[in-house]
Amino acid sequence: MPDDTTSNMIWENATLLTLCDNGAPYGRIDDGALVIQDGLIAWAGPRAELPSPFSGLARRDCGGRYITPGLIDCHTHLVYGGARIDEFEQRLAGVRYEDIAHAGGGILSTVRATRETPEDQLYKTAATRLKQMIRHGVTTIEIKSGYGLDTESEMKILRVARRLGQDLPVDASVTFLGAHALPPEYKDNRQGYIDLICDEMLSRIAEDKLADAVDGYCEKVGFSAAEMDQVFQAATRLGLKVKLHAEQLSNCHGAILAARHKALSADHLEYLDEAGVDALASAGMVAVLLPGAYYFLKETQKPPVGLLRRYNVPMAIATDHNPGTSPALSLPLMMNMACILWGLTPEEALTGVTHHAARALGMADRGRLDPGQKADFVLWDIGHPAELAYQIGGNACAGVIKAGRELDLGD
Ligand code: DI6
Ligand code: FE
Repeated sequence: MPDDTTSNMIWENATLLTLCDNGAPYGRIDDGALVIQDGLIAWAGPRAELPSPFSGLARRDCGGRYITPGLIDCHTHLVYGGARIDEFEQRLAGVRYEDIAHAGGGILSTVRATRETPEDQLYKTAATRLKQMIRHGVTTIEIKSGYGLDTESEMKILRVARRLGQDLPVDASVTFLGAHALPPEYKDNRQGYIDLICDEMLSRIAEDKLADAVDGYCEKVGFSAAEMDQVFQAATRLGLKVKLHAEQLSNCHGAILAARHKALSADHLEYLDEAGVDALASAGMVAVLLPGAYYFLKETQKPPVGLLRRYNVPMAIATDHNPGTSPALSLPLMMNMACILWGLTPEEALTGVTHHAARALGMADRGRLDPGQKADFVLWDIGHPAELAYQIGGNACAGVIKAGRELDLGD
């Protein structure tokens, strides 16, 4: 999306939720004005205090709406073939997620479908899902691979993820997740698959610049901390950042391993203990919490939100969109779930899908309405900041502005 002067504008008659440290909850500014120049935020403050050099700019009346930073979905598995509705029915009938996986279903059923689906078709189905997310206020998204599990298929997914960020009005941070599950051809040779990831996949992906980070599923049904340590050493040698699915279904001490590698984030964290929280805090990492998977799996173990607060570990919230455990497309609904299911405050939830989500992706140029940050922001038809986390479904998004330019969200 080219930045140009036509987007230079004063967006006024709005309540700004800046998420900056200005002493007000949400960094709130009533009767505010947001000045955009060349795709960046030039100024944010009370309309009555607008600096005179900006007074000649064109103006846009926001009709008293609320403005937040653009939403950032920092954890998705958006690109995949096939569907898992049949498994949904099995699980409703009482079959456990792990048992479906051990019987060759679960992730591996989506792997079979993704390997067979042509690249353009993967793009089309993912683009349809992404357009719905944009209509809910998303301006930046993280997209993982992980349903290919062989070099060519993983690179196919990563190319689709890159293309989504180029073709659609959203920035895509792309993550390689080859260590998502053991592919059938390596079921008796775990080390062989780890070697394939470390010696072939990662170098091909780095050479083609297809990924910004490397992730792994550290879980009994996934990979051990020792196996992920090998993958993270190889990723670091290639200059790639790391993040980790950790402590989702049990405590495999993935968070401590991730902290040893100064990962950007550890994600899920339902079974995280105090030693793990301390490790995240010491490493300056973000805890990415995924209420959609917790809800969809009917999990009962909650992530240690009180400990994360006590250790000042920033919490981000994401959809974890994937066909098996979180077919979610609305970040505001995830905000609601994080509050209702785990006791986050509405302000923590909004910070979790903006400023903290940006940090989970290593991005310092977005996530607040702060001068110098990207002019990615959303207009909301709400009457109170907490309403963003209050609604169950529905869509209060009244406009999405990406790099200063308002998007056509269609009908
Ligand atoms: N954790 C999850 O919940 C998903 N992947 C992961 O690492 C499950 C993905 C799937 O079931 O397709
Ligand atoms: Fe995930």
